Amino acid sequence: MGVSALAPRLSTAEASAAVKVLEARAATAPLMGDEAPPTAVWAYDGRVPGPVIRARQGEKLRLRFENGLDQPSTIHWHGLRIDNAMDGVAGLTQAAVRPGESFDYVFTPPDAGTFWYHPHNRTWEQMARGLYGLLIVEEPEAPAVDRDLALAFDDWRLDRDGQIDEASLGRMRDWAHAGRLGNWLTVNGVSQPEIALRKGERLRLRLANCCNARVLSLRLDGHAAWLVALDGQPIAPYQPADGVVTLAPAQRADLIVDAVLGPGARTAILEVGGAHAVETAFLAYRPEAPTRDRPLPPPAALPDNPLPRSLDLGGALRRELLMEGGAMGRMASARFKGRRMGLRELVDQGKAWAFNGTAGMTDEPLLRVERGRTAVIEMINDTAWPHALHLHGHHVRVVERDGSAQTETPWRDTVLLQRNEKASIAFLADNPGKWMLHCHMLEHQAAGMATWVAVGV
Ligand SMILES: [Cu+2]
Repeated sequence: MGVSALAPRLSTAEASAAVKVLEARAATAPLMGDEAPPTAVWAYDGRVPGPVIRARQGEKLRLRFENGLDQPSTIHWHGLRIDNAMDGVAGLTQAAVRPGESFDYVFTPPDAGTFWYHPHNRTWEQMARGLYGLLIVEEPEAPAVDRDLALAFDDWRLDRDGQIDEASLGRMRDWAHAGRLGNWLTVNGVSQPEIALRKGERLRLRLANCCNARVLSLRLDGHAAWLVALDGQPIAPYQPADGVVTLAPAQRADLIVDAVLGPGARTAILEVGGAHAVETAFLAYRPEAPTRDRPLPPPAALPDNPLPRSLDLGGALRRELLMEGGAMGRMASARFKGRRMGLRELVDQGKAWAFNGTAGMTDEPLLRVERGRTAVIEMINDTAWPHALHLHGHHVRVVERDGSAQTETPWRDTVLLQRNEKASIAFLADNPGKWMLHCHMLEHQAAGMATWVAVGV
C-alpha cells in the first residue's frame, strides 16, 4: 500500500494550470485546546500551521502570496534549491510584499523531501505569531508506507490568558541569550495531539522544528524508528542507538516507524532535551486486529536527489566565519551602520551578535564564488550559546568538526553548532544568486547573525 491513496494529487495538466493562493492574515487558533479561548495568531489561510503544500519533484509550482497582514512580509521556501528570485528574502532577493499586495512564487523543486515555508521579513515576530507551514515534495516513486504524517513542532510564548506574549516580543534579554523560547508546545498547532494507528502499519513521520529558537531532542517511546532523511535529503537508513533525533530550529527528519505495539497501546513522542521528558504527542493503537501478521523488512533508502557526487575540497574557496557576541561572551565591540560600537551601544541598536566583527548584513558578501566551484566556510562559534546556521539555495556537508575531518556526512541546509564548537561546511556553489547565511535562532539573526554569499554574480 502506498502513500498515493491518501494524498490527493492533481494531474500534471491541472497542476501546471493551478495557482494556489496562500494568504497571510490575522486569525485565531485553538492552541490551548477546544475548551479554552482561542489564541489570536497570524496564519496562512487562517490555519496554524499553514496548509501542507504537496508538490512533485521536477514539476513547476505556482503559489500566489497575498499579504493580509498590517506589515510587509514574504515567503521563503526553506531548503528548496530553487531560483534566487523566488527565495523570498526581503531586501536581498525581492522587496517585501506590502499589506494588501501579492507576489507570485513560481519554481520547480529539484529535490524530493520534507521542506517548509515561512516569512523572511521580521521573521522573529511573524513566525512567533504563527506563520509557517510544511512543503512536501513527493518522490516519483514514493516508498511503500501505510501513512505519511507531517508533524510541525512549535513552542509558543503565551501569557496567562493563552494569548501570544506580545510584551516580550523584541526583548533584548532573549535576543542576547538563547532567543525566544516558548512555554507551550504544539504539534500541528495542537497540544499533545493523539495519532491513531493500527498494529502492523508502517508510518512515515516527517518531523519539522518550527520553533523560533528551541532545539528539540525527540524520541518515540516503544519503537525503534529508522532515520531515512535529514533536512529533506535521503541518508542510508539507520536506527539511532539512543532513539533520539535532535532537531535545531528549521531542521527536519524523516522517520520510518513500524507499529509494533499491541491493540490499545498508547505511547508518546517525547522531548528529552530538558531536565525531564515532555510528552509532545501520543500514538494510540486502535483495538482492531493487526494489518499485517509478520514484520516488514527494514526500509530501503529513499531515491537519491540530484546533489553533487563529490566536493573538490582541495580546490575550494575558503572563508572563515567568526561568530561572536551574546550574553556571557567576549565580544566588546562590533561594526554596525558603518562604524565600530561598544556592546552597550550595539544593544541600544538591537544588536548583540556579530559575524567577522560586523553585526547584521553587509554590502559585500562573506564570499563571492564563481559558479561550479566548491566553497568551504570555517565556522567558529566563539559564544556561550548554540547556533543553527542556515545557508539558502544549497545543501552543505560538514567536512570538519572541532579539528577532525568528517566524511560522507549528511547533506544539510541547517547545521547546529554547540557553544565554542568549530565546524567547516562545504558546498558546491552551483545555484547563482545572492544567498543568505544566517542563524536560524531567529532572534540571533535579527540581532546581528546574518550575512550572505554571492554565487556567480
Ligand atoms: Cu544563533
